[in-house]
Amino acid sequence: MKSGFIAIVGRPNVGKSTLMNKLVKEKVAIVSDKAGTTRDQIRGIVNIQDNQYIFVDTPGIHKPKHLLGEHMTEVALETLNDVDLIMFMLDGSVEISTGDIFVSEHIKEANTPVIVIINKIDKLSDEEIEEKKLEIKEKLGDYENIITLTAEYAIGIHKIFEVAEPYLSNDIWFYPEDYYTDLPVNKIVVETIREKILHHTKDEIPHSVAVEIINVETKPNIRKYDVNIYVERDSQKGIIIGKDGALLKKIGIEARREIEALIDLKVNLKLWVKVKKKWRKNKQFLDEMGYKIKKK
Ligand SMILES: Nc1nc2c(ncn2[C@@H]2O[C@H](COP(=O)(O)OP(=O)(O)OP(=O)(O)O)[C@@H](O)[C@H]2O)c(=O)[nH]1
Ligand SMILES: [Mg+2]
Repeated sequence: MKSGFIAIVGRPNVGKSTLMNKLVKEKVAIVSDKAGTTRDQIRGIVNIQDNQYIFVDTPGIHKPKHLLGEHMTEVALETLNDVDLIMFMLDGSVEISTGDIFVSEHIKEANTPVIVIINKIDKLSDEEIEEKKLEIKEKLGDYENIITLTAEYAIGIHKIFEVAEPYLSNDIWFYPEDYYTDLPVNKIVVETIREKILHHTKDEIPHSVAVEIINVETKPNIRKYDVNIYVERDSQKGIIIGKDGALLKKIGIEARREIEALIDLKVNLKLWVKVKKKWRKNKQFLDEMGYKIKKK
């Protein structure tokens, strides 16, 4: 038996969580078109014959502007030294940016093997893929292993298992056979609600939202959740609630459906929107939300 930890890292929005979900064939991490969706390390587990692949999705590495951002980058950077293999993911459809170079510099500091993943090649011609490989060599360095794929449609992702297999370094499995993530159900519930908010809002709102379960009550035929949704400003509260409460209702319905399918039980969600001014800079509040910062 063998197992290994494989980190998925890169700048925000390149498709890390999308890839994670496709590898695991379950929804483990939330996904959105807004940069900065993932805020914590998330593990997804795939067992193939004697091999256990433990994929570690991470927040997009970026230059933080507040304590929440520091937490996110810290989580991602810590992961670099804790894994057997780093998958350094790039968005192939855009030019390599200073953000990618920033990530690459941190990866080089870690003493961990690296493979490069060029994602979103559904947007590229064969010629453009070859040009992208040259651009990588020029701007990021000479990486031996480069995998091209389309995470969104799970095209080309099987190559990852072949390339990663030699790096599985442990002789034991860390998780039972039927586990596909180590996330607690309540965390998945919180993230599902946050994802629905992200899908229906824009600009600063996706970044200004935190979700907390304040009470759970399970009866034989239904589970009830009381949930606080925190935003930073009164105007944001108004937008999330929507005209006559319409948007909050929509968010609630979409999240409820997904949670019911996950726990196989009828669900009642009570959502309350609260204003917590500048919470992303409030260390105590971040701690309470589970966004812990170690350095400070
Ligand atoms: N066209 C295309 N879009 C993709 C592909 N993979 C992911 N996306 C889109 O890219 C956006 C970002 O995807 P995520 O998986 O949330 O990206 P991420 O790297 O986890 O982002 P952060 O958590 O913010 O760091 C979403 O809108 C995805 O649907 C792909 O292969 N092709
Ligand atoms: Mg993500």
